Amino acid sequence: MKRALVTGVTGQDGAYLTRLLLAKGYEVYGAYRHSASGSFWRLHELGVLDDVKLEVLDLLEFTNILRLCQKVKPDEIYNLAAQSFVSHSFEQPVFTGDVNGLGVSRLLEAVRHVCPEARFYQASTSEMFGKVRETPQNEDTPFHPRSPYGVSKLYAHWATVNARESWGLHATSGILFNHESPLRGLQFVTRKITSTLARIALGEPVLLELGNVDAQRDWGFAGDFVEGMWRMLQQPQGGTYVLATGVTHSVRNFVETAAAALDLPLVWDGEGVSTTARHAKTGRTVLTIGAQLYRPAEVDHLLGDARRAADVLGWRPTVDFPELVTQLVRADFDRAKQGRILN
Ligand code: NAP
Ligand code: F7E
Repeated sequence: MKRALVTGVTGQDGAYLTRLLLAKGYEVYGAYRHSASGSFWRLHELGVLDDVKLEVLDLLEFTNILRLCQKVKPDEIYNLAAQSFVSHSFEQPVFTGDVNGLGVSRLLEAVRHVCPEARFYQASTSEMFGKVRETPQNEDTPFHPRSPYGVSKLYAHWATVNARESWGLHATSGILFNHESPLRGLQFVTRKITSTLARIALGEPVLLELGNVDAQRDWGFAGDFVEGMWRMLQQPQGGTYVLATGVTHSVRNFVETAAAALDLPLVWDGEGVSTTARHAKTGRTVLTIGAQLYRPAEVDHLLGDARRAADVLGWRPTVDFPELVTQLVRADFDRAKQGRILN
């Protein structure tokens, strides 16, 4: 039986990856950081909470990482732990760099000294492309991050490449474009939209306040993307792979698609911070723009080219944009009806 260590197990990808690895017969150690209000709701939702072996791990604490690697002696390590909210990284750039950047150096040092045979996956991101130098973006596209989050992940990406080149570790960097699911955190724009519109559709007096609705993202389904992570670690050598759907949509387009799925026809008015949307039949305003939700520097347009993953890993996304939006809308509508919106 193979043994996997998944950091960031309480997050969206941690839950989907845990389910996938358990289904493949792995013994899964899920690492979470200690908190007074710790929650395992995602693992519970996917029905895997009782099957994963939970261990405390904080990427800020080197001896903690070292001891866990010594205890588990994993065959595969998936490093999904991160301060992953881009907006927040502008408020806490040093903390973000410490967890997402130096945290990966700590983990790689532990791997090098304790379990050098382990295969290592680093959760890299399309945010490293930032102010994009070419479209679509692939493994050879130059980087230009636009946030402390993107900068921290770029450090971790190169730390991973360097561990491969210096120490011969089986270390892989997966550059993943945005991937969503009903288990996405509520602060990310997709679930912010679907959870709020679901409540509006049920007649609740809430308003959807957004930032830059013209930003464009290549959105896929998290369940597909964790399959890609696993396939990367089954290769004979470490490498760098992009995972993306190859289709991009604006935030505005996401709102329109979600509203249509809820039978909420919208009429849009204005531009930029003056943009509004109202219900076509009732005239009620359902969306406004909050200037404070704009980022100091934005990633305007992302579109991924995942041909290497298709050719080498045989990986392809199975859920398209309309299906993804509908999946989130349905889940949030059902939750809102029961008066429970999970974060
Ligand atoms: P997520 O839901 O925000 O999960 C992040 C996980 O990291 C949570 O379990 C969180 O724990 C944990 N964590 C935060 N700080 C930590 C620390 N100091 N030590 C240990 N654990 C810590 O993120 P996700 O969407 O699943 O993404 C997984 C990974 O992929 C992240 O590294 C993210 O940056 C990266 N990524 C995500 C996407 C995407 O579109 N989803 C795309 C590219 C890359 P708490 O529950 O305690 O906060
Ligand atoms: O923003 C715009 C915002 O926060 C998407 C993380 O998983 O994917 C994620 O990062 C877009 C941005 O995701 C609001 O300005 C407008 O252009 O959902 P998001 P993200 O920043 O793309 C990457 C690949 C990661 O690696 C990250 O970990 O939507 N936007 N209005 C808004 N965004 C938010 N959150 N809230 C708004 O009100």
